[in-house]
Amino acid sequence: MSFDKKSVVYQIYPKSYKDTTGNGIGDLQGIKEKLPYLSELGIDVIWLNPFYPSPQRDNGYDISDYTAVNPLFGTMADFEDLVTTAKSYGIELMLDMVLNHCSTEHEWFKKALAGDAYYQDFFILRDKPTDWLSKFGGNAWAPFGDTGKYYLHLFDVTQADLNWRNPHVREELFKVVNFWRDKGVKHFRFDVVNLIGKDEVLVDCPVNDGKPAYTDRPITHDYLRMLNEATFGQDSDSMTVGEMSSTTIDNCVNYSNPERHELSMVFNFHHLKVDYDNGQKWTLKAYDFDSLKNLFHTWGEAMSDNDGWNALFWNNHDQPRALNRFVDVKNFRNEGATMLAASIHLSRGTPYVYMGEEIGMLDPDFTSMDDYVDIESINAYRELRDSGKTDEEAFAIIKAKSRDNSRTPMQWDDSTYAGFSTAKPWLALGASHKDINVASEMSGKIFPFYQKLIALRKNYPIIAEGDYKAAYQESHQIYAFERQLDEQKLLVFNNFSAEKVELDLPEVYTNGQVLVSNYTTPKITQKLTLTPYQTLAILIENA
Ligand code: TEU
Repeated sequence: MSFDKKSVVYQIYPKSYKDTTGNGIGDLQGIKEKLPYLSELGIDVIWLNPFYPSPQRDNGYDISDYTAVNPLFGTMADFEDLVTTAKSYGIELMLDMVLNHCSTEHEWFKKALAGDAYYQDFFILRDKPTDWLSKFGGNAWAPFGDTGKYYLHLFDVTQADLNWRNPHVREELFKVVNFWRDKGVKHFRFDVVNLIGKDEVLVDCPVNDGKPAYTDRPITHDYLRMLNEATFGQDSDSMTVGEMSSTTIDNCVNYSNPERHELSMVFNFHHLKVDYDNGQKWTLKAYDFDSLKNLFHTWGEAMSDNDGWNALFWNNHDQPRALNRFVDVKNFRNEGATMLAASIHLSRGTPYVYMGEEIGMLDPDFTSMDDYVDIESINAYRELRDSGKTDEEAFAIIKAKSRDNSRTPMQWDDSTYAGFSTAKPWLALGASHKDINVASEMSGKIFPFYQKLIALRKNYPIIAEGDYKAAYQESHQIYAFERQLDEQKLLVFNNFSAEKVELDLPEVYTNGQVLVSNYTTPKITQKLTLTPYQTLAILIENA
């Protein structure tokens, strides 16, 4: 048996979902309170971003204790209660495992720093740094106390990379996963897991900030097999997803092909870099539709042909809202949000919904750097200023690209703090909460459409299981693909433009039925016109 391909995952950033204690920070009890809402949406699994003890330099991705609950979010009893209550709604949890690095406040690092050789071998220490850059700015190595050595930190200086070559490290990390399995958790998301395998000899790499020297190293596949065998592989229906930073298709096929016993599926980010100028995040550029479409096609087909499996997503806690990036939201918010949803929910892979996406939440309209909390954004602003940009130029870039765009509190209603909290939230609310909130959107256009898509995946095996083939590849406006399962075929059109698009339907589809449309259902004829941001999916039973 393997994981359930009909499942849809909903991602919650615990800090921003629902505060029940009145301290402006979301908590586990708050998530429990919203289970009826999630059940109504129809999702199967909740992925929770880290809620473990942490100095919160990187909002919980800097873990100081892997097997406890940060009092900010509640207690272990709250967590156990959440698991049990979720189960009564048919919902299971997916936990975030940050096993590439730990906080420098973790006792392993503290003992290492105090001179304990056993724990020093938990980290990646060298006499001389390489030229690799940290993903949060600056060199990726920092002095290890006054030993004259340096430790590797691919992320913040307080996130020390763990030495997976050391079997004791692997053993400790496998224990962590099993600790949570013992609490009834079967599903896991592994943070930047394609970076865990470092070579024995680390060398300078002037290309791409050093990424090729530590990304997708062959030994990573071995570590994943060990992890699988020692932990989640023992639960036949466990669902695991690896976050793959700057990865390749070949590696992702291998990470997710069931015969290799590594992971169930992968996140890759290539489609979310199509608005990067020259591959650089901290730039402003309109997105390139052809690149987006080609990436979806190349990945969709390669994974389908080679039995790999993609996690499908537009949003997460590291990305500005997709609606602001890919849609003319002023004029077509409803149409764009539903089209984006259909373009992944009808595709091959497991769809992920990031909190607020199902009500069409937008980036906040922050007006000053004081509104930002994210360490990456703050560092980037400083670097942009240092590189000669004016305040205004630097701010405009942060505003478009900051990770805080998606981390603002969930908008439940139009009250002062959007029904998120009774106190001022830890991160400012989006100004849009007066109009865009759960209370009003549940009877709007977007939420019901998500409900429909999630239900369709359960009722139509072709959506959950069918093959994927590119269609209308030459179009500069439409992203179209064809799914096939036995005699059935499903053709899905997604108009990414704010213009009407005319197209010719293949003969065989003229007898098809409309399975999904985000506008009133059109009559199927050989000549079709798609309206702006229209999604149209046509099913034929006997191809
Ligand atoms: O992110 C990994 C990662 O490389 C990015 O998504 C990164 O945040 C982005 O490229 C910056 O531009 C994961 C987590 O999702 C992220 O929140 C953590 O900060 C990071 O790992 C470190 O644990």
